[in-house]
Amino acid sequence: MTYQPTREDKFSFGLWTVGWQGVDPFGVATRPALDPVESVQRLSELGAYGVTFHDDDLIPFGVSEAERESHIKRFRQALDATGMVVPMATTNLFTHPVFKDGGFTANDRDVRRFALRKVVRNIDLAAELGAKTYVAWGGREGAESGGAKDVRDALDRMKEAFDLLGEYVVEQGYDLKFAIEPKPNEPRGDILLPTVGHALAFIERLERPELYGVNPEVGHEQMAGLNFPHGIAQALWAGKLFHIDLNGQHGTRYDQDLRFGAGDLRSAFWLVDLLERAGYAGPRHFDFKPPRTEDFDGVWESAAGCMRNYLILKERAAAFRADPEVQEALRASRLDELAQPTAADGLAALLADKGAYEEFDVNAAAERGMAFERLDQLAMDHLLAARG
Ligand SMILES: [Mn+2]
Repeated sequence: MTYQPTREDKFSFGLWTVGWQGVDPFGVATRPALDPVESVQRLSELGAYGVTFHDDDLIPFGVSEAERESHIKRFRQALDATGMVVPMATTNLFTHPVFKDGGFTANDRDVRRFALRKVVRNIDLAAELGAKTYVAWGGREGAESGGAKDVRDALDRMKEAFDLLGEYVVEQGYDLKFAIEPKPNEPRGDILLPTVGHALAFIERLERPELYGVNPEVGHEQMAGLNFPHGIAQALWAGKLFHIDLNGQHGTRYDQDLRFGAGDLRSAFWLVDLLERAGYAGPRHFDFKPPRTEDFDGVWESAAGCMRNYLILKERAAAFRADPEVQEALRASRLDELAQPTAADGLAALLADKGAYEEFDVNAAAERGMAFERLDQLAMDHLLAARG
């Protein structure tokens, strides 16, 4: 296997990922700015099929209309020259000091109105460039102290914002859906809609819930101590996995944004196994940061590593599923039984079934081993390429 990515793999990258200059809370940039045109060219050469952007990644905040047009024109030319697509776009509602208390949920109403207009303007560009998904990450929607934010009011404002944006997209006739990206904290002390579960529950309160799904990020769920593949499985189950941010994270610490496959490798294996088995058809989008130790050679190495690791894990997961001993172990662990309804015979039959309760041999059932350890070791052997 060469693990050489092709367009069919649908790998995409944010301009802000390879373009990250290494600014962190303790240090200034370690790399110069990267021209978005060069990012499009290099990512295309590496085998990606798409790029994504925040408005401000492409068009510096506050430039004139003429300058804005020239940035868009150059970007469009790079897309045309390479055949790269823009599957998704998003808005920066976090860098400029005006958003220090949030965009959709800032206490300052003027800021909220400005934020909505900034999103609408970039939605027009996203639609123009053919994006099908519009991501909303509310990194500044939160608080550091209890009295600073009435969370119920803030959620009303959050709902109002998404309902207005949904109304706008429908009015314009855009083929565009929203994907909400949860994160528990950082940059705010606590962020609203902190996990996939919170976001899924929020979506059902919106006026047009069908327009909204989630964009879960590996590291964000793991920062909350959660099992990422389980969160993704629930999003898939709800028909709400509209987009995904792949990267790597070591447990509950700051948002590491390591390349995909770094961090929790076993979780990455089960994630790829899930996405591929579920037939997830969306982009495999990488939202990572090449560490600030790297020069540009390291940046491209890191980007290539994200795709290579996905393809390696895809091959390992397929080998796991194809192994006859694994299939036997899955049956021994009764996964086929879990897929069967518990009471297809109906409630009355269940209540009349003495074998289900009165005559059920509880002790015999309690004694049966589940054989999960054998199954998990087979997975480990495949992941480590110690089998097939
Ligand atoms: Mn992150």
